[in-house]
Amino acid sequence: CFVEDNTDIIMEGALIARDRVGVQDFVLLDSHTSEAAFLNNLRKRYQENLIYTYIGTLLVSVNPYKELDIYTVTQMQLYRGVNFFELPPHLYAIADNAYRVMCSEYNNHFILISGESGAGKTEASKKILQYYAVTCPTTEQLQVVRDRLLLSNPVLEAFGNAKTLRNDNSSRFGKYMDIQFDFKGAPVGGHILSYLIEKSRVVHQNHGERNFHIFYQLLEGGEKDLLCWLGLERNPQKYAYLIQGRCAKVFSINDKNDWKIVRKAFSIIDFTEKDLEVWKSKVHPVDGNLLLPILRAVFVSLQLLGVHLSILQEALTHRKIEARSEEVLSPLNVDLAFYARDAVAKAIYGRTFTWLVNKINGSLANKDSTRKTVIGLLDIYGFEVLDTNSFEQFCINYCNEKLQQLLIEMTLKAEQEEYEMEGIEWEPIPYFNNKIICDLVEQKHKGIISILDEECLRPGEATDLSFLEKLEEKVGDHAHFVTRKLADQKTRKSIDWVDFRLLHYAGEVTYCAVGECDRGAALEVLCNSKNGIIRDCFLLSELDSRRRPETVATQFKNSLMSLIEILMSKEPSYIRCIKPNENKEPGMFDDCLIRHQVKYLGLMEHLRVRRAGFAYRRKYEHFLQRYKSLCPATWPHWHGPAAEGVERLIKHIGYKPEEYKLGRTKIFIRFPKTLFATEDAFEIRKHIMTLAAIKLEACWR
Ligand code: AD9
Ligand code: MG
Repeated sequence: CFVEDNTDIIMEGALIARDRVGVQDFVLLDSHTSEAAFLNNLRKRYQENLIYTYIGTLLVSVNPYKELDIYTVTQMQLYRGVNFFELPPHLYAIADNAYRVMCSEYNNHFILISGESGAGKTEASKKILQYYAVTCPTTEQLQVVRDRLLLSNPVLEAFGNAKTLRNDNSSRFGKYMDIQFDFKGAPVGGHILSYLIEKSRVVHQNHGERNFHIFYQLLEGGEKDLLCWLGLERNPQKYAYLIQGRCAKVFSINDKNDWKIVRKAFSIIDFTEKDLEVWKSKVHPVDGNLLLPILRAVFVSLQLLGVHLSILQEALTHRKIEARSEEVLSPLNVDLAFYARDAVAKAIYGRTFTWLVNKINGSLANKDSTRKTVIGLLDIYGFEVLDTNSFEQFCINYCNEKLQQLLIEMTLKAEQEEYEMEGIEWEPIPYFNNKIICDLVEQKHKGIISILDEECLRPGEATDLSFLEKLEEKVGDHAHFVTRKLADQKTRKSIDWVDFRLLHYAGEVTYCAVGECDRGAALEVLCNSKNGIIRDCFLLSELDSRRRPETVATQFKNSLMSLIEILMSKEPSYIRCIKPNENKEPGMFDDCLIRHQVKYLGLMEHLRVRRAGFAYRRKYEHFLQRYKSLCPATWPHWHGPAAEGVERLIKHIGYKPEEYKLGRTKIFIRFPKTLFATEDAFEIRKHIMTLAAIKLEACWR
């Protein structure tokens, strides 16, 4: 009697709660899959600090821009070993699910974290790594590996991240990290692949942006002796390369403290003092005007670079021209000399970064040959549209196109395969396949990168303009390449000749096609350096004139192709990060900005695909385990095969034949509302049982 009296109240309570906090899986949205309903749900949850929501097994995350109490060790323990849908959506559920499947099926996984700059990718990847560090079995010996894995982050962030307008800790390189596990599921090693660091930042920063963190950390926190040894002054204002953005000091960043962390990380990651010479080759003192200061800059860093002054001076101020099988030196004008100096700085930074990653890999390597399984974490720079977009943005955005394509292919493919495997019919739904844009960029002979390569093979003849003319000629009529004429009509302004525009899946970007065909002026000098690190980075073999060097674009394309291959061979999990506002402000949900991301991240398409066939699917065992209390025949235990138990259960709760299908290992539920009703019944039943237990206890007392 007591129990029945309360049923209505409990039911109402559950509905009010759902109305307030939204549903934790978009698939369960009552209404049709409209964008408005999607945004509404996301907003409701965000306002309740519920930043994670599922679309089936994909996790959508909205950056809270404030510390939430959901990453504690207690929370980690809570998610450990628990079935995916049993607890509220969380990064830990994704991490744990990949880990458990890896352990039980002994296969490899990756977690792809995507979203635009500032959406929370790097934070997510760090939190997942921490989750594994805390929850996986370990031994004293393995703790060293664990610490190195964790500490590789501050080191790489110091050298590879910078303050940008969009993010105070923006990753300026792409990172794919494999965590290797032994047969017991203990993390035993790791390997990092890095992608195209944004070298131009070393010599130029936009207003409000900084150079890489490490420079400021070193100046602010570096020990006096070290600075003295490096010939550096503590004041960043002394260094032109560090103050172009006019914000050497950033409120949210504690460079001094970060330096200490990096220093400690260096000692644990197993760098030798010799290796630490890397510090020496990085900072170039201020250049005032014209040539003399360049030489001063060169002079100060000369000792560190391990090259002879006169040789470097010549390399930076002259160009070699081949005339009648003779090499003649022709002097550069001041602008070109500056350009050459910057090219050297960029080349040194880019290559020492790769050197650093290799060093870290050496320290993370597991040398025993037993078979290991891996979970790969992919945290790549997000899609980016700046006021001026250079070659680097072109690469970043091309990379995002490739990953979007991978996601489309793998989710649709996985969906189709699952229906096939389970013997269930389904009808594919239409979606935008961005392969057309990837082809435009990467196709052999016809793609933008091939055209760029061809132009780079004509040194002296090719210009930015000739490159653009070639582009017009070969891809001018492509649907995603906007010709200048079209742009003209649209804006009614004449646009710059050195621009071309691509219609990416995530939006339109105009690129500035300047200086893609450089080979670097002082290569020869650096290859002959006495500094071991510089020599490691610039191999003498590069000087062989018979070798046709690959362009940076082709190198990048090839590295992306092999990344995709690596990923395709693994089981995927996806985290889609959303940036809630442009002001880095907590609690602010900018509808327009978020709608755009929901659109281009393909979240609606993903949801439609998820719902087109069957909105929900569960293994018979899991379904039965959760809902068995709803049927007397299965409660408290069902002893037969799980599939039969599920059949009895759904018959009892009244599922209609059109609402579900029974596959080989799973039940497929067509409409979210069916599962929703079951879930509500389950919640009510749980409350009733709790109340009954309380009542019973009170009676006993
Ligand atoms: V970029 O493409 O590298 O420029 P990310 O990596 O997507 O970008 P990041 O993870 O660096 O963004 O997040 C940006 C900032 O948002 C962080 O520095 C935090 O201040 C903030 N953030 C992100 N995720 C969380 C979170 N889960 N909890 C609290 C967060 N703050
Ligand atoms: Mg990042």
